[in-house]
Amino acid sequence: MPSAKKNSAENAGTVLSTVAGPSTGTPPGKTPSSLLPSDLLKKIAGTASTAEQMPNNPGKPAEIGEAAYTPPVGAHVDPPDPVVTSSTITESNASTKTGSGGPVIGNNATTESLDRVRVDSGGQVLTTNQGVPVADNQNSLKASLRGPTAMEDFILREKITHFDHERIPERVVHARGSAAHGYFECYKALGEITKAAPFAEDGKQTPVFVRFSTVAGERGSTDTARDVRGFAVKFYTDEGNWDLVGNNIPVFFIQDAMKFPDLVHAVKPEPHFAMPQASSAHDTYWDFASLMPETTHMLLWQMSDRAIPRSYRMMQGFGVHTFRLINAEGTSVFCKFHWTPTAGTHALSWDEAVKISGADPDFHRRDLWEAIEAGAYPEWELGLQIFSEEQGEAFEFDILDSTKLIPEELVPVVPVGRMVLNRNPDNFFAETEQVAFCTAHIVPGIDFSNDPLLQGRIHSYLDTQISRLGGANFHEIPINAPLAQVHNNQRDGMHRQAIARGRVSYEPNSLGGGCPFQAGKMQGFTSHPEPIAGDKVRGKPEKFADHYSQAKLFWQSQSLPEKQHIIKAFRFELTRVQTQAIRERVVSLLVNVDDELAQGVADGLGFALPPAAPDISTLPPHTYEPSPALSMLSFPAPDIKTRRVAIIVAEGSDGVMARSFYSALAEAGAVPRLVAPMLGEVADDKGKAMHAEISVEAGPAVLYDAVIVPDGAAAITSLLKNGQVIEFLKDQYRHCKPMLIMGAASSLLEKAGIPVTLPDGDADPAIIGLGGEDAESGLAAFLTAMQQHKALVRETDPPRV
Ligand code: HDE
Repeated sequence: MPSAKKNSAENAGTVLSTVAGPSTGTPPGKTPSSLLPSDLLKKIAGTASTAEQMPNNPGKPAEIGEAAYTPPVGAHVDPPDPVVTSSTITESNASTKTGSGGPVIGNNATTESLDRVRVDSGGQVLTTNQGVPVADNQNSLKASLRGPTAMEDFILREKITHFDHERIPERVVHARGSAAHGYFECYKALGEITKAAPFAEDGKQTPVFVRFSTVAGERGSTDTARDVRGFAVKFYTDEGNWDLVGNNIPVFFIQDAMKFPDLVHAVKPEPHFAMPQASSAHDTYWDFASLMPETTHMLLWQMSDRAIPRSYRMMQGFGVHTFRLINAEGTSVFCKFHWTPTAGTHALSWDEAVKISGADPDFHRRDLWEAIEAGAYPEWELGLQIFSEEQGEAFEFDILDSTKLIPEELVPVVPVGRMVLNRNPDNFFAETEQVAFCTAHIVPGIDFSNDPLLQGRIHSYLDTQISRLGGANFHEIPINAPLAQVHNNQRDGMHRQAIARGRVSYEPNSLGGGCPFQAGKMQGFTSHPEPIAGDKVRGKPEKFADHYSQAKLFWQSQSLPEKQHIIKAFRFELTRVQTQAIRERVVSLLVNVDDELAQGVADGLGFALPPAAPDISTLPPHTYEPSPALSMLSFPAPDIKTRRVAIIVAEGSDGVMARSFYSALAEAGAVPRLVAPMLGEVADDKGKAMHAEISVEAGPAVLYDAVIVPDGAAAITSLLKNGQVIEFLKDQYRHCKPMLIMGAASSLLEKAGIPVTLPDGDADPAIIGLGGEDAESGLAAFLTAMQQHKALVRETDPPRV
């Protein structure tokens, strides 16, 4: 028999109950009794002692006055036993569903790698969402073979109901996009300027997920619309997620978030008839833009070749706004972010972009996917423009104005790391569609500037995800969950995934040992304590009113062909506008930029130059030296990797030649394709079989960067009769692409009416082979021409062919 004392049931009722207890006498948990569960005793005793260690809230004085600049680490104590902070002592009863029975203290498993949610059904039977194996996935349940379907067919109802709810609202802007996983690698630790985790150590790698997008088009719209491209990078840092949500153009249309809904309403399809799709070439857009002179700089970028990139892999990215970087001492500098592709910057021509929209509306999506699958991982270098507050003050433009850039001549771009995209997503919806970027996602070491556009964005992105992703728990969707642990007292809401252990969901608390406790200034995020004084006001500072100096800078920094493309783009867009007053208003903005530009556009539209739009700036305009970095030609490609080359063959083509070109291109990292009038075997001039990979019809000229037609008299005789082949060559020529035309193939050029000399009579540098070169020297010259991407010297307006 145990002793009476040991068997004491004193206060057992309090231990076994969840309300009230004695205020004096032995604390309930101190009563040893084999009658009571020992964990319950430990929990009660431990709770009492944990709470006693916090007689008051010691953090309170630190909330006041000067002390608030240095938030302390939150008060917390270690409970004497893990059971103290549990929800239930029965947590130690293990099951395959509830888990091991040994809680992992301090862990939030919703943040672990994507392996925890990846599903593979190889070798598995089909089940319902409740895991019930489905015997028949072909037929609904009917009362007899010809009878009505039974209401009780829960399998049919579950399947159809899920299907009915498969779509979520698309992004209100940037609906059309494609994404990939990869990593960012910091070259050297940047501790002197920022404590941000991705820059903490030499060579440190941080996982990233990057989504590229167009802005105006709907989710199913074409990739090659004339538009700004989104360039959004989510860094999964070990101090939480940092989203750098940028564009491929370093400036923006407007200066204040207040105007964003107006801009987007103007550019989206017009509301009465929902046209045009994915295009700014319509009245409402140009009506708005021409009434907002601050758009002028951006309009030039938007009408430039930047807005029709050859590939997502071949465009720059910019954070656009000025941000702050903060080091461990709390010192702040300003910063602009630049991504520069190692593949060089290249563009389509407008005629090409329009034709690609029909031939392959997924052109950019396919290009990104294929390059990554092929191991040609897209890569960008990250560069920073760092400047002090004093420097920023002295610039002739306002660093808080997103319609202005900082010329590299003023502040150089310093390379600090590289980003490599090396993994395609497993599932477009789960990852690319559900990823939620947000400018408010920053980490210690990075902070906002007061750019009024950025400030508005900080609100918008969080807000939009709530309606798009169905509630406040979108951060728990696997692609959005940080790798850093998440611990806070936020609870509940739609689709909650985390199962919080314990009864504490508030702070301060003593029952949970004060946990989770605030990190304090050294470890936690603190905003830069920028002094602010002034009237509360709606308005803009004076330097914001200079709308033209930087538009001039951009114009003057373009090469001749780039300038011509800008004029043509304005001409195209404004021709599609119906209201003459709007056209004139746009040109009146351009008069403030450059006479040749304004005159060129006015001539193209058939009206006389209007007077300049009023220049509202009270400050003298600033004259910049041209900045070469603003021309796309400043970033040439180092090689021809991933470029697509059509080798057009038919019965009787010179097989040795075709095969040698094919393998040489593949070796150089390009993607050759045997293109023939139809699929199937094509016998070469020696009767040896070649296998066509795609037909001219399914793979027209615009899908390739260059073309080769090998020699072979019989083949050329038949190709001469094929209008699609002639069209193919015309488009390759019109789009300034390199052409290697061997031997008899030159007659195809004649038939297509393709001139072999430039307008000034010089030989066309990118039509190769006509001088009777052999295969080897012809190929060498062709590869050099391909590296230039296009022979823009060939261009005329209108095109000769
Ligand atoms: Fe965005 N923008 N934006 N934006 N933005 C969105 O967020 C917004 C702006 C950018 O691939 C939305 O998730 C406001 C500038 C990208 O998922 C929305 C303002 C820049 C993406 C939103 C701007 C961007 C978005 C729509 C003016 C370049 C796609 C869906 C104050 C620096 C991210 C969503 C992705 C997406 C609001 C201006 C870039 C509505 C209010 C400037 C790359 O929240």
